[in-house]
Amino acid sequence: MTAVEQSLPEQNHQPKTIYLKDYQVPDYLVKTTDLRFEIYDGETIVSAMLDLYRNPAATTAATQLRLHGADLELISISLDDKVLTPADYEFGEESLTLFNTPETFKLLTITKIKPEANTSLEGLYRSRTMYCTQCEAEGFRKITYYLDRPDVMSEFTTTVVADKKYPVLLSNGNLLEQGELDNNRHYAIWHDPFKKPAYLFALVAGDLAHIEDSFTTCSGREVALKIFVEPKDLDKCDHAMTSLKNSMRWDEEVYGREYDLNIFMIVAVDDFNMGAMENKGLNIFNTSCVLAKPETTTDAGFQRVEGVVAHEYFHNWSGNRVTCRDWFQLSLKEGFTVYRDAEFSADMGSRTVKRVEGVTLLRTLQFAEDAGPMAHPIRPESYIEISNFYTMTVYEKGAEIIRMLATLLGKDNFRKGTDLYFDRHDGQAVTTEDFVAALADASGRDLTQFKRWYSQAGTPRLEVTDHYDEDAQEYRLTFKQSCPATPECQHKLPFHIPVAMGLLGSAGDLPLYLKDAEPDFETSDNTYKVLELTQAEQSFVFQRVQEKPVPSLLRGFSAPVKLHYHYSRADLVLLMSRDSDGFNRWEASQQLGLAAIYTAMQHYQQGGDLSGWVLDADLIEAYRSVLQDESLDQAMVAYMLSLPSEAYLSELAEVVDVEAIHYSRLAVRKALAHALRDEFVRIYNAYNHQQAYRVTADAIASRSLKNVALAYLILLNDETLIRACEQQYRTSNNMTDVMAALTQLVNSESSLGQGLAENALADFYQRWQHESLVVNQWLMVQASCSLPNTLAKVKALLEHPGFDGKNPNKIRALIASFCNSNAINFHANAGAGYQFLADQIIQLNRQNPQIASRLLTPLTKWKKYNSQQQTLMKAELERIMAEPQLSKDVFEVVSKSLA
Ligand code: 0A1
Ligand code: ZN
Repeated sequence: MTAVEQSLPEQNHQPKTIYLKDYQVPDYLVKTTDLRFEIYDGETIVSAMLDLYRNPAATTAATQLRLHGADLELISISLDDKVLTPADYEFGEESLTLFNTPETFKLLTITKIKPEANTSLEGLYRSRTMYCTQCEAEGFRKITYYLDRPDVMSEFTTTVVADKKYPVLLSNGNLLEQGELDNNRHYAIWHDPFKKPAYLFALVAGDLAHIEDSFTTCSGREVALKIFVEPKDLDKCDHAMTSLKNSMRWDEEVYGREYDLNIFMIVAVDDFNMGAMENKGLNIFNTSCVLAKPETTTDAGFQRVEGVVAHEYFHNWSGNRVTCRDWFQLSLKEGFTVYRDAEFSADMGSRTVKRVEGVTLLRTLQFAEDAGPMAHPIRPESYIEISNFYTMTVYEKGAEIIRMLATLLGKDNFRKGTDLYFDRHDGQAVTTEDFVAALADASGRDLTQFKRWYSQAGTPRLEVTDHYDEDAQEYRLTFKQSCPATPECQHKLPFHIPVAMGLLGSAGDLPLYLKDAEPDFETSDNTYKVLELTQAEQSFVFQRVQEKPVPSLLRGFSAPVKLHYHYSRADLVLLMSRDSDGFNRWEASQQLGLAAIYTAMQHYQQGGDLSGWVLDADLIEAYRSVLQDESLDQAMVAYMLSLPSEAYLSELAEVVDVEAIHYSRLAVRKALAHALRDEFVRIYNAYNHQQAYRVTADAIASRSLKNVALAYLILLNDETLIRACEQQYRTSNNMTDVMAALTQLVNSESSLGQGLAENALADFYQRWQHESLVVNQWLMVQASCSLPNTLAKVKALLEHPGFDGKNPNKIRALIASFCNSNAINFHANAGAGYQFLADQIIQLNRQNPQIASRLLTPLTKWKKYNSQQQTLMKAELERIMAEPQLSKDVFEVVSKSLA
């Protein structure tokens, strides 16, 4: 008997794997869907009238209909007015099959559900004072019996009936009617004229306040915009509203996409598994992604609100008007929409900064996923639980694939392609193949090989070598690509990779004359080219190169690959100071930082002492010149001065040496702080003046640079500087500066810092205890503290009134922060951190399977650690596996991690 079979005593079978190759069109389709919700305390009655017809595209003339349904109590079911008896149907696991179904019929089901008892936060549930829904991916089946699959699109009319203590009753589309009923009840009827799959359905009932604005579309239609929140949060909606209007205008200008209903609503909900949801006309948001004001929200929080509002709004076209045929196609809407929101944010702020942030996320979290047991292509071939596939790969790598298409096609052809895609498939549920076909047809490009990005997982490796022939004045670049094996595929075929590049001479960019290039490929002062790799090995020769150049490769990170080229320190210093590509200037700073940390690591691993570690003078000068470079955006200076993160260092390592990484990185930071103390003090003082808070790119950049300087200065353990930090905590008018100071105090190794941190933490909670999102930041800063004894503090915080084990945001702030962002503590104490995490997962497995499954990520990486850590991590995975009644979500991740 395998471990898997043993571990499921209360399940009579192993969860089933669903395969893309088994896709079949639905036997029936639903023309219209009429829903009526009668909400009472403790239970809700749902009546669903479906107008069904046999799918003309079905292969066989089906005479039965299998509907999805989960956790429903069936009260009655009638087909064309005939009440059905148990002989007419059969219950299965999450299904109800009707026998002898005719060509067309009307089906009325009445079911009872219990939103108050729904802790999974899928379907209809209660969050604090309101009722709300989350139907993606398969939550609608927890509301009523239905064909809960994205290729069944129907026109919805929804009646919501509730007590008047819930004055706001919302659903998708336009409001048709509302009125009063007996017994202090009232109703609202909503109609959505656009066909949609059930995953886009939404309903909200609550005592909500709202702000209101309007938007005039490019064709002159007036759209009402409303953001609904709990009354206490009404002062935190303005930034989301501005972001929404900016998004609406941007989608018209950049993609020609106009909004289509006469109202667009957002509702903020405190208990939410993900960031937000793009339900047609009624987006539902985690409060953390919509509420913002300077006193309570950091700059990163403001930017997240802008990005998520845009993301959900953009789904109205990339996801809703054109949706996915099946869940294997998830990246069709998510990759494309992430690319769209990233470009929007780049246009709203600094393009280079946005790219640096996006690539940082990709190279730490997505590359790690692509190298682990859950690796999958952006279009997976199979899954057990689709909720497990809302991943960094589907979202972030998916967006990189779209970015590469945009690079290969060029701006105009890419726009022609997306226009064709939206025109051709409006109102349809389609595949990633359809998307690529539209781009290929509109541009005339052959994208056959490019499609391998959709089916092959893993991060390709690009080895680059070069040769300069001084006599011939020719420079040859040779690229070798390969890709490591991943669970679904051992041997990969070469990818089609766009490599944006330039060549640097001592005075900056050189003109590029590519040998054998198409005539139109070459222009007279061309310093930027996109080379297209299609083979395992490929060379490019540049002519008229008068000095040995330094190549600037993969500009703007033009492909999601790992690039290897042997740069000398002098090369990197040149790129860092002279490259015309801002992204590659930053990249060079990171390479320099990596090399400095590796040197310290080597010393540490050989038993050396890192106290008083010093850096080479030329390296320090290179960093000093960044600090003094007036031409650079301050946000870029801040990023260039920030060393590669522990997470990135871990991703790059064959075997992660947690302590060596942590202490070496810290030693290099301390060395920089000592060497550049005066510059950091100058910067800190220059930007540390109280101004009215503004959320512009410039203001954010100044705060970010000042706080990077502060983070270095605090490492000097100097009383004056520590007190300055405490003063920043006490006197700042915005949460960015307050949080930056609090984080430094909490992590300060000095006893003075620790004492001040204790007072500040107590003061902070006292002040903000009624602002749940602020309390989350307070939990997070403590959970991420790299000093010893943090696990004990985290455990104590589980019992604190500011924590709530049912709220996903609190779980993320405390438990996930500790396990994901605090490696030195998570991996310490002979597996105590692993055991802590497994205990939490076991507890959450039944309560909220999606959250339980997401928490597993750090344990899935067990193969990357030393043998003692491996044994301990694996033992915890096995302990989870042995639990009775494992959810499909947790089962899939644990079993794949142990395979
Ligand atoms: N589609 C939403 C996010 C989302 C994803 C999955 C969910 O449940 C499994 C819920 C919401 C987005 O991309 O914004
Ligand atoms: Zn999305």
